[in-house]
Amino acid sequence: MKVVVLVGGVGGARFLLGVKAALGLPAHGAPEADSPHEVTAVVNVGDDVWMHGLRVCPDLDTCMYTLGGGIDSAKGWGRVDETWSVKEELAAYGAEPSWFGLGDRDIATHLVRSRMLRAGYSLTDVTEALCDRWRPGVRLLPVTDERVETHIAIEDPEPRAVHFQEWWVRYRAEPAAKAIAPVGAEEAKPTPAVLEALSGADVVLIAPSNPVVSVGTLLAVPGFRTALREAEAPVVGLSPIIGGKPLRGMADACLTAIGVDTTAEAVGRHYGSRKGSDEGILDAWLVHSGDSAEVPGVTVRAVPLLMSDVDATAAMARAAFEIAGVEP
Ligand code: GDP
Ligand code: FO1
Ligand code: CA
Repeated sequence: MKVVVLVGGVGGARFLLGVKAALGLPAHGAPEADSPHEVTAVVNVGDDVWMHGLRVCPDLDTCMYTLGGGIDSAKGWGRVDETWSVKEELAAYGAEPSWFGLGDRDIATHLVRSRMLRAGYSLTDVTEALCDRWRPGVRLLPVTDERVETHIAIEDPEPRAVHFQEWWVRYRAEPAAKAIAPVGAEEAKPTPAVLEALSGADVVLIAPSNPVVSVGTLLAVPGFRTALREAEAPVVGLSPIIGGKPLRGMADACLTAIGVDTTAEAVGRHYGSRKGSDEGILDAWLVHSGDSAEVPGVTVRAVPLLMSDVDATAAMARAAFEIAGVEP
């Protein structure tokens, strides 16, 4: 079965571990050559940023490290067993920004990526090369090879735009976001590999990722929403909001910025019905047991949605397959 999953970083990567488990694929490493299952993740690039001359791709790296067994699972980003000598040396030089933590092991990833990008390789090719080492067992595809960066318009102390990473990491999303802009999206387009994955999928899952800066940025790439709406496969989303709150991070701050309530129902309506509207992307929507949601034109089901461990997450993936009417 060909499964395509739309993801951001931490939430998406954790969900991918459960999708692999639900398909009987090994946690780490690539499936056997004759495996009947293929998982492709379409990954957000809006968090990507140039830091100290290196291209950092947080969501791609979180997926690659999580599925490859190298993630610092407490933080959800960066490498386990990390050291910070380079970061300390940069601080000693007063080299800003000092608020973004680049670990020594992580820097090797950014050095290889930056060198390949400068040599003219696409981000898709770079990601494939890095995954030769990490073997995530899921094809990780950046949604586009063009540069799309999420910038946030804030007002305090004066109106200005900051890169998503500065808002999220330096300011912990405290300054109210007046606007969230995927800069460069207009000039971008989905990669051929992404379009092919969507048209060939048996089922498309929208991970319980940040609906605005992760899933929203995928949808901001011209042509992506249309390709998703036109896919043969059923599209099933899983709510990242449980009991009116995001499980981690500041998705509520992002939802408020676009005028969407922080509820499973509001996010489901924000994504909309694929058949019942001309912009919607959902056929079905899974909300956490105990939550309820009325989404016109979308089949809604309440199931446990806490990714407390791989088995719980695998059960979520199975529930998504079931409501999609597909059998792994
Ligand atoms: P990021 O790019 O690192 O922020 O990661 P994602 O965008 O992929 O996912 C972040 C989202 O994951 C947050 O909005 C959380 O609400 C959601 N999340 C984290 N843990 C869980 C969980 O156990 N269950 C559900 N349903 N959502 C979760
Ligand atoms: N998140 C932080 O909260 N603090 C950091 O210092 C930090 C450094 C960092 C370095 C590389 C990387 O790939 C991710 C990093 N993140 C850090 C996470 C990053 O901000 C993610 O984009 C967000 O967590 C949302 O996806
Ligand atoms: Ca992210």
